[in-house]
Amino acid sequence: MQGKFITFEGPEGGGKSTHAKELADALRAEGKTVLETREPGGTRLAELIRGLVREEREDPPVTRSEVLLFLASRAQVVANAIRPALARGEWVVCDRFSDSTFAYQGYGRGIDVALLKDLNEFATEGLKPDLTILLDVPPDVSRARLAERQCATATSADRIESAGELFHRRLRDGFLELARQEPSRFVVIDSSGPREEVSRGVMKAVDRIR
Ligand code: T5A
Repeated sequence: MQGKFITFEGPEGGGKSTHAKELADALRAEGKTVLETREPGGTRLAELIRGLVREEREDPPVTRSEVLLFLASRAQVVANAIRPALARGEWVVCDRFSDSTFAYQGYGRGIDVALLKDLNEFATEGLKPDLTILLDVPPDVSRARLAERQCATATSADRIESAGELFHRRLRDGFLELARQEPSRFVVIDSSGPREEVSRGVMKAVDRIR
């Protein structure tokens, strides 16, 4: 039996990593085998690409390279980790996937979303999540959470996090537009509320695909 594929999406600081981990743990507690992965990343080569796209550098990737690097990372994790796990009947929980490319490089950076969808189809060989949980937060909440974390961990914003206010507004609106276009795949959860409430929303969303 084919496994189930769940992705978490949304702006930075929405709680994707927190809630993806919590969901994976809850599914394991039910006795399911779960692959917990992330994008960019999830295999050794894809993790190297993650470093390339996120770090501040003298020669940052131009937007077209950025797209191709994210897609190269995705092709690796799909072929070498996600598809094999699904074929074994496992559950896969992925922190970001294709919708991040449509939102960040499409709505955010202005690349044609239809073109990105075609390129993404090539990279993933048409793999789509069974469920996408969009953790929606307004830019001010996102900024406050990231600032708190940077303060607590003595780190600074990465190359993409430091993009301007307008970029972050466009990408949030982009995510919401993607959700409107595919209501049967997306569940949108307001992630600015208490963590327990968001967790309950996530478990309820997962019930849709059991
Ligand atoms: N990218 C990625 C693209 O541009 N195109 C692509 O195709 C892809 C795949 C990835 C970067 O790459 C870009 C997007 C990103 O800029 P990343 O580190 O994976 O980099 O960035 P994020 O996915 O945004 O990770 P973050 O860690 O910044 O955000 P999360 O995972 O949404 O948030 P999380 O869980 O780490 O939580 C942030 C803080 O908020 C608290 C947590 O404790 C933590 O301190 N928190 C809550 N606080 C209150 N209430 C809640 N409900 C909370 N949930 C979490």
